[in-house]
Amino acid sequence: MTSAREFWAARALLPGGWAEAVRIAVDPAGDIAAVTPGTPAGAARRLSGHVVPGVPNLHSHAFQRAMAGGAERRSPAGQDSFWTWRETMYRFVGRFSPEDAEAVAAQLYAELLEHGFTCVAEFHYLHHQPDGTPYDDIAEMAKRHLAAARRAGIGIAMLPSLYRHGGIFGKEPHAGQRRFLNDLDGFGRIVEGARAAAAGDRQASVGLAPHSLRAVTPDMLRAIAGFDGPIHLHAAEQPKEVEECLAATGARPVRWLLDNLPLDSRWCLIHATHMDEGEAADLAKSGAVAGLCPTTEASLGDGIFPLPAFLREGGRFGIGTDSHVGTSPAFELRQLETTQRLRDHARAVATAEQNPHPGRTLLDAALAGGAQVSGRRIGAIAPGMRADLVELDDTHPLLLGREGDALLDAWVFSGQGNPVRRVVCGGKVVVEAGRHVDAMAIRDEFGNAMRRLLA
Ligand code: NGQ
Ligand code: ZN
Repeated sequence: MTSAREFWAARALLPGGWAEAVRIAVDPAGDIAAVTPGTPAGAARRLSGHVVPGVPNLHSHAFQRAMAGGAERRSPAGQDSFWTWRETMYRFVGRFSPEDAEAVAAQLYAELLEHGFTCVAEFHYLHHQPDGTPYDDIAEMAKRHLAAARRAGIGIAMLPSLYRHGGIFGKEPHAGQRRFLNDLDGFGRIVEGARAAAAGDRQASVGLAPHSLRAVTPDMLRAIAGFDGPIHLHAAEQPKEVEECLAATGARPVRWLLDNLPLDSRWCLIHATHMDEGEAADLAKSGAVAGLCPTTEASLGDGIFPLPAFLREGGRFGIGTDSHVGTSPAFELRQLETTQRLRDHARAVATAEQNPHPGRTLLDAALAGGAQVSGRRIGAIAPGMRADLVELDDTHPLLLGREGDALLDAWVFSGQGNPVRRVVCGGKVVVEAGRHVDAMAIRDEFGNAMRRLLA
């Protein structure tokens, strides 16, 4: 990976809108020092296309990249669902060594970079050995993911997950969940280990991830709710979860969270698929972020997020690739918008009169929402932010003849090709000509891991 002190973008999306001939100075730590539009390139490294801020990916279970496309087959009993997929996932998760987890994560992270994601929020619960015994270092697996991020050159929000139970509230876990389980004390030690490993690393942050209302108790949630940083949890992904929560508490999951926890801008509710209009409006008003994972939600048959009701109240959202059946911000945004169209028989859903381009509206939301719950200074091309830049090749057939917001529409809605040409992450060039600079070596190690995992 090469570093440059200065980049120059023919066009760049700045907080105030599109600007031309933009000089972007980077300090030695990889932060943006200055942004100057209307300047000749001089000796700066030229980015000749449209440059947008690197996109934060706010939800990843990296190991699931190794299952993508491999868990589609009908089971003998039929009746396949999210819950049968989860059983398959539990069987597969038993196979990962720390080396495998690191190799799969590195491959995933390189692919994410190639598509324009420059930060990944790793919702990490694969903590222990297959029989549930902690590794000698209880934070071993968390550190492997930090190492994979460093290897690929992507930013990371490491979110160790607290997982103690097997159903709402306080049900005993089952065998398939052994590798995930901790009490608050073990969880705290993993968080401390991750913090120590990330200390001083401008590319990494550490947050908390109580897994879901199925995996933790109200007391556990209250014990961590004062944390001064991002807190992510899964909520209301499947109808069965809503029913169980109603039966146990008398409230739907998002309503329960709103009523019982201090939801605010630190919080990210992953999926939040099943909300009534009142929940959607109140979640929007709380300032929390909805962590949408459109291709995974479609893959698992979760349901459709109530985007119009949420946006009417100014709701904030970001996107994640979760199980990694998709690895591109453009695909996630398209899936999000087109699913709304299918349900509502409408078009241009994520737009407003003053913001008529869904590509731009969706990208703006993903940048702001993803940055908000990353615990990092990212999501905009501005002084003090990480130097995370994505150059879209405006001579690519998908984008040819498009400019500005119309080019973003084309990026999101015009096809399967990938017009990302160059990616800069923390001031380092990590993708050149559409390829990760270390793609072959990372792929070889991934290949070795896949052979072990599928053996
Ligand atoms: C996960 N994935 O943690 O990987 C979950 C499945 C669960 C999604 N929810 C496990 N998509 O939610 O219990
Ligand atoms: Zn998840």
